[in-house]
Amino acid sequence: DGLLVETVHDEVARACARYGGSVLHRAPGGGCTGRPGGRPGARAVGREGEPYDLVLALTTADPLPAVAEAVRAGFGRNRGTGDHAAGAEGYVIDRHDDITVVIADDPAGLLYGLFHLVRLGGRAFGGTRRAEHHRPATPRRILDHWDNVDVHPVMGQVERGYAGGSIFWLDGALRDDLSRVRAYGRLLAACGVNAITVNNVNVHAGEARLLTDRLGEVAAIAGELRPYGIQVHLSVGFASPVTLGGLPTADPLDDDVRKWWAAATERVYEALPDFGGYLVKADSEGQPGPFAYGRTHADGANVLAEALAPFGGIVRWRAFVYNHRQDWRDRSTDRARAACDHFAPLDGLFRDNVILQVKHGPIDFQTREPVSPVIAAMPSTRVAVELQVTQEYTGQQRHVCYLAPMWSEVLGFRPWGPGGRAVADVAAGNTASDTEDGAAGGGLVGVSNVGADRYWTGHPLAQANLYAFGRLAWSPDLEPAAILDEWIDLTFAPVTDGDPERLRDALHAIMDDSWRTYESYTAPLGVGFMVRPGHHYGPDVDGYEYTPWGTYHFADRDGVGVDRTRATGTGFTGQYPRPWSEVYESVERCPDELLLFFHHVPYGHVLRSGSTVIQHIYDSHFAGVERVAEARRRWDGLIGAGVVVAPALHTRVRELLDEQLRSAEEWRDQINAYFFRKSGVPDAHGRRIP
Ligand code: GCW
Repeated sequence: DGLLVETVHDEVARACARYGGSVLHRAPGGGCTGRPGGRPGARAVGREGEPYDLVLALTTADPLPAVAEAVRAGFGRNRGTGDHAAGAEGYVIDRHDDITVVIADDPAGLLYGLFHLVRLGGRAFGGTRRAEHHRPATPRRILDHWDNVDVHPVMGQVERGYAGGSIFWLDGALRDDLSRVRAYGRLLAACGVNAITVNNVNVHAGEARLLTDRLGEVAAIAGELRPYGIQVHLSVGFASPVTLGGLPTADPLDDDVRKWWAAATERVYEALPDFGGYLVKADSEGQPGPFAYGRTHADGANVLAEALAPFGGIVRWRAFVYNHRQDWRDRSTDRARAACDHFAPLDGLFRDNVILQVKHGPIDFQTREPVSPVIAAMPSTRVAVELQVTQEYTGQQRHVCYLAPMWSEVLGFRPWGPGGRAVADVAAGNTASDTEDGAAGGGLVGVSNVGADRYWTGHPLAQANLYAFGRLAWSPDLEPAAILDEWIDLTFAPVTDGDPERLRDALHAIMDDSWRTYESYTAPLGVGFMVRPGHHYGPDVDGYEYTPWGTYHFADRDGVGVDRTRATGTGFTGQYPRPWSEVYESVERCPDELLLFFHHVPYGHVLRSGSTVIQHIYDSHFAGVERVAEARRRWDGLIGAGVVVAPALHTRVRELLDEQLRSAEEWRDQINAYFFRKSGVPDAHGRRIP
């Protein structure tokens, strides 16, 4: 905790040094007031007696500076309850007697309040402000890294990583210089993320040892992140008692296995008293799990949870369990059903410190999927929602694809219909009323898109996804365009000359709808997976069609789409509560953008939009490419408009937009040609289809 206060001091000193405006005094009870130093060792900025305009204070400070006390009292009065707690990680920001005041009950809150000031910039110090209270929607705002210690022969250093190597490991060893990790902690704290998992959920032999003899590497990473309030978690292999402990079994009900997990976990907490917990991918895509011993996933998760419980740690257990060796000829098996079929019967059987981590869609991070029915099916289980910040299926950080609009739709979706709770409520553990029972939330988790690249994310504009993930985890109601504004201000001001409003307009034009643009030139109407197998970049309509992966579109000469209805299909629609079970079941009521996810329809089927399926495919693919060309024009146009972005950054974006346009044309031509050849239906506008 003291460490976080130090961080706040350092950050304020840094800002003061940069702008030369404020003064700083480290208060003995924690926090900073504006009166210049006097205390030996205090790194005060400013001249004795100079008026100050900023106070950051912990409410526990004694004495609390008078102005902070006034803000605290006023806040309590306004709440009408006399309760003046800012709450865990929360803060109150106010401007009182021309002084900007941030108060928080804990150092983390002070840190987040400070970053709020940074977002406000000069606006924090002008005019009058109404007191604002900010608290995170959920205490769990986590980024999972899919970083490998050893370079994996197929997946490389970072699985599905599109931003260079790992910031932690290089060629099988922890990097000597971890300063980038420290900077990463600062970046994450600035957007509200408070935990990371350091290694890939696919735990290979080298990574498994992070739990035991290579624990020191995890501790070193944690040491860099701790000053920014970032907790560290570890992905562990379910078979660790066998592979690391030499036991004959990893059966979760075996006594020796239990003891092994307890002892291993105790050692982890000796090295890392603030360790967050374990993340487990079990019985999934070849990872070991409890099925091998005839046990359930509740048995599996609980043995780890029991080991972590004495230390306050949690297990995040992934619900991404399906048969990846299915026979494509078997039309009754539906991968979309798998997670619910496996996990819903286990509701209520998990220990309190187990969080079930559910991908937001039922299949696998496609550009468009419905919300996973698991999120609504487990009222007595803590559920975390997993988003993919790394752009595996959304352009691999070569295409601009601002994902906040998608996430915002997911988080705002109400599985029980209007008036019911939203996905964000489930993740936060908000119940519909104070009297209703419900599990505590599991939080929001993102798969990180960060790597050793100089811009962190490969595509410089992909940074906005990292930022938006943190901001939405903190506050799911934020508008994607408003988040983008924050990111633009924070990111571009220091590296741009010229009219900032022109830059802002151009970036909004390029990014606001980029997810829908990406959707329009790739797989249509929610059908998904028309990508090159393996690396998943670029189009390959039938690439997965006759494979064991369970990701089919069933296009033939008459129609396309997956029949997931109860009436004639796999019955997946029945996994949703009403009204969605009815809406998705009905070909007339199903939203257009998900039609082919739920229904197999003829090419001439008329959408709710009035267009036919086949004409929609042609139109959206032509239009999508046009929008990418327009985005490229907007970026180039900045130079003519006198907006000078740092040259290397400008060039990087420019080159990537070239690639995006090339790739979008390839998508357009392949998808259009494929469906033209299958259906024989010509484009109503007579455009060229190769
Ligand atoms: O989307 C798929 C990816 C795998 C990944 C898996 C998962 C880490 O293609 O690379 O493995 O999901 O989420 O476990």
